[in-house]
Amino acid sequence: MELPRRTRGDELLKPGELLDLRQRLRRLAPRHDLTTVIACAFDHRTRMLPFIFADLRMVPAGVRAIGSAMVDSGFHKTRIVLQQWNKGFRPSRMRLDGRVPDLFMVSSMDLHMQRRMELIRDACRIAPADRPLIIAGGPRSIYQPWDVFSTDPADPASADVVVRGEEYVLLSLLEVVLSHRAENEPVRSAFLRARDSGALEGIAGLMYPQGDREGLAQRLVDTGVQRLLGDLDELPDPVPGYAMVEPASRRATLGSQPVPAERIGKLSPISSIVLTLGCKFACPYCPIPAYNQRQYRTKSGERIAEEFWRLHKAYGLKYFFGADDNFFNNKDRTLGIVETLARAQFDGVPLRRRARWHTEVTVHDTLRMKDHLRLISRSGCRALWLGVEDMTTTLVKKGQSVDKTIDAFQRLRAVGICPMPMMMHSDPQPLYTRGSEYGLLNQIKILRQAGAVSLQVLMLTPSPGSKLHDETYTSGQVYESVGGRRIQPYMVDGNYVVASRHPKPWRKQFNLLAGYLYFYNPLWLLVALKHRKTKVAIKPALMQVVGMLGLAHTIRRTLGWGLRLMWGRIRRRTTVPASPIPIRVLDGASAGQAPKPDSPQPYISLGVKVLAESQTHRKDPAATA
Ligand code: B12
Ligand code: SF4
Repeated sequence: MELPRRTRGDELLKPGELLDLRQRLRRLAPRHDLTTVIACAFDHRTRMLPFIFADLRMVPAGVRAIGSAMVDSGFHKTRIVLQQWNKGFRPSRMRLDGRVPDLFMVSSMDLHMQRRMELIRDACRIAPADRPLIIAGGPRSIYQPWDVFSTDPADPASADVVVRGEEYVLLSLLEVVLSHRAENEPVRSAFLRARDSGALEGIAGLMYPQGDREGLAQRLVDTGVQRLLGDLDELPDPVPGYAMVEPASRRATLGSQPVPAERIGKLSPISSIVLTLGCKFACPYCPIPAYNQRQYRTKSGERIAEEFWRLHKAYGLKYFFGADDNFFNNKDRTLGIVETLARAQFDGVPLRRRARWHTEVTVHDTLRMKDHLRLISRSGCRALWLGVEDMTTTLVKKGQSVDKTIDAFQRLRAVGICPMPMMMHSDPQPLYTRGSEYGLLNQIKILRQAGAVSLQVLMLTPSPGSKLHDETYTSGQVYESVGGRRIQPYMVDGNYVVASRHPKPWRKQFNLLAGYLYFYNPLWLLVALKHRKTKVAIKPALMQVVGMLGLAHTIRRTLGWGLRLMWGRIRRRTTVPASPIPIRVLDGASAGQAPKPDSPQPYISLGVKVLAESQTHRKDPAATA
């Protein structure tokens, strides 16, 4: 199931609302000497293609955005800890400014949720009188917020509250809690009083427990879907977000200082950055349109140019990755941004000499921009990830076709932009077809000939928050376990076959490896080296090296699963994941489709459906846009 839609016209915050909140907090902050630790959960078992190496070399934008919002609001004693770099970190041992922090926040994607729970469990070891207020947030919390609340009396560790939204929701929560806080009162105790007085009910985008018994929630309160920030120029400056990152270490404790500014560019050379959010397509297997309430939100070109420059000046960052769902979504807005970037100059230096950027788009919109690709290249764009999925549109239709894809790829290469296809493999697609373009290898061959520089092939895999989810479960496609091994959250990333109707699912697993092997191999490295004098220069050869190393990891991690699929007994799920704790949805907070109050809620939505049964268009939600 998708996130419910707010009442039309009430999807967005009013212009200036976030700015006002930031100012109010700055006035409140001096009375509260808060210390905050924001952890980014990361499960190292997820390290493989297509994003291996990028995953550790990119401080995620989510935790940086939350850190920046804290500093901007006047709470400077904030530290960001990445499990990517600090596997041994133990919240129970953390001290900041010589004391247990007032706030402990955890951000997580779905696939890292086991690590998130370990962090929360460890934070709950802190004596109740000292325990920080524990706040969960990030992509996992948006669709399945209930799973940080324990139902096990033997293991009652839980977060205190889930923020199911962006900066505005967190800052609103802080404002209310701090307004209830007496002098020197622990923040968690102020939170509990504010919560019990009903003061949090007006903040859309929260979930918190009510009626504890033996430390377990008897009921959860859902305050409804957040209102989104429409004008992204109102967001806090992203520069402080890097200045509070904990250095990489094996220690359980925090270091005395964050990473020095001059080391950031080396440790995290790629900077993910919010440029636009939202997508006009409505692929039923994708959570993004509903998350964005069908809105398209952007920063101005001026603001983006300034952020690139300031991040470059502060940390030496040169490579930026847009957190876009579909950067070319709106032609006029795209042109506004790229024209500004192409002509921007700072200190007499053209910005494009200092900033190279990359992002995600669709084939359809790339062709709509075809007369402007030279300008886009001049603005500093060097690679675009395109959701190709299946070029024959047998699986997914979103304006692509073999000819259009080839056309788009060749045009991008001609202006020096690397086309990076994202493909999706599904049950009906064979590895190879004779006399048609449908087979996986047939398509990879076409893409390579058209100039693809890298490759992503993922298996069509369930994703929370998409329209098609429920029947994916109820129709029994999702595996519970294979050969006695349960499906773990870290495996639901498109690299493992975990939902399929294929009689021989191991073939699907090995097809993924065959696709990568066909694309990344020494032969194509030699070919790429031979053709290094094209507009994209040495990049295809470098990607071959990265791809081959990544493939070694992917084989190591998924080969055993392929064998298990071959020999093991497959048990399937037929029920939709739901909260075991009843949820009270506050009246008026969610739009019409909100689930009924006080009943277990099947929020999660996984968009997988076998094509043989339905020709609905879909795409791997892992490969957005
Ligand atoms: C850039 C990106 C990547 C990059 C970079 C990741 C990184 N290290 O930064 C790369 C390419 C590596 C990547 C990889 C993957 N990605 Co990705 N990626 C994105 C993308 C496009 C942008 C993320 C981003 O920077 N957003 C901008 C920040 C500011 O937004 P945010 O993280 O959501 O944070 C905001 C809120 O969530 C909230 N928040 C976040 N954390 C916290 C914490 C607290 C305490 C609070 C209060 C609030 C809060 O506030 C933030 C500010 O508004 C998103 C889609 C999107 N548009 O967001 C997908 C997305 C995050 N990716 C997704 C997926 C599935 C994947 C992969 C599994 C794909 C794959 N099969 O390989 C891998 C996972 C790799 C791994 N091992 O972790 C999914 C996650 C779905 C989910 N529910 O968990 C997303 C949401 C796309 C989707 N389908 O909707 N990805
Ligand atoms: S899959 Fe891509 S194109 Fe389709 S709705 Fe999601 S972001 Fe848009």
